Amino acid sequence: TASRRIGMPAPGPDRDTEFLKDVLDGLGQAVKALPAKHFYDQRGSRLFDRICELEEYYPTRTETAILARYAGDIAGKAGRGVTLLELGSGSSVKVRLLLDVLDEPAAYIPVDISGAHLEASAARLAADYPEISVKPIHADYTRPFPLAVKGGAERTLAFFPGSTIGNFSPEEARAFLARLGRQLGGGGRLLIGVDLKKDIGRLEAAYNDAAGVTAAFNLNLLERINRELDGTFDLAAFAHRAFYDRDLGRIEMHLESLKPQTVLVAGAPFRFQAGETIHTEVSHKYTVEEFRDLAADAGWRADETWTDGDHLFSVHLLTF
Ligand code: AVJ
Repeated sequence: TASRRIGMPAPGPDRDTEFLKDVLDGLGQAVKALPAKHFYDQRGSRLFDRICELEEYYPTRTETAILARYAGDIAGKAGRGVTLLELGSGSSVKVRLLLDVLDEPAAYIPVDISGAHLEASAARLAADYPEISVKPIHADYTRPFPLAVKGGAERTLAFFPGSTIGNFSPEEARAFLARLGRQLGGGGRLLIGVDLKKDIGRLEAAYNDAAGVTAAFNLNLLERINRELDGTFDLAAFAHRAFYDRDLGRIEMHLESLKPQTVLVAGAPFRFQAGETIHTEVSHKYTVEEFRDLAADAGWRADETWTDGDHLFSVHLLTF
């Protein structure tokens, strides 16, 4: 029967005040910026799922194909009875490719910042995999969170798909990977998806889809501020912007003020000039070599790297 237990208590109480603090701090800076993790309220998580199905957004489909093709190899290297820990599990779609082939996995621990989305996805997964113990943790994995895995580091496989690592700067990514390694312990493994550097046209199209889903995802951050923090953003007075910076090797997403305006958040005024932007996301791209070097600097050895035929996306298996 399904063993469906709640893992650790959610670090809930600080959640709303953290969003408020991040917004007041971020809009108060000379160059306005907001942390990308706040995209993922329930509506944002749904919009992100729609992004993943867009024709222009190649990462999800390509990574899924790589995982499907090499799942057997991955399972062979992971061994028997592993606990699978997924960081930023969202809708828990890709992990099924692994759960289908892993040799008697001991447990699946999805970690996600979006509580409602996490619970719904975990319940669906537990129903479909009755023999696997599903133990969701509602947490922000960019901060230390309590984790107790049975069987030791060698029996733990962390899974960080989607090139979410690209939301960190290279320095932050290195620090994050080093901390994750220490949290898992020596011998712990990480299966991580990393978007590759490629033609600018292809990259920019992925973040400027014709149907406007990415724009809605970006603008939802302002709607969320209006809803949850008593904000007065006029959504028609801001526009989605996304472009690739070749020198920095990253996509940047912004929300551009289309006119001079003042917006209130929780009673505090923020002044915008026409053309001024709020920087909402970075999405770093790497070559296979660049990422392996970064991981090595953080104490991880690359055991294997898989890519697709068009060299759009990479999946690395690392050992700490
Ligand atoms: C979830 C961070 C990997 O950077 O491609 C997609 C988020 N933003 N479209 C990405 C995103 C706009 C996505 N990550």
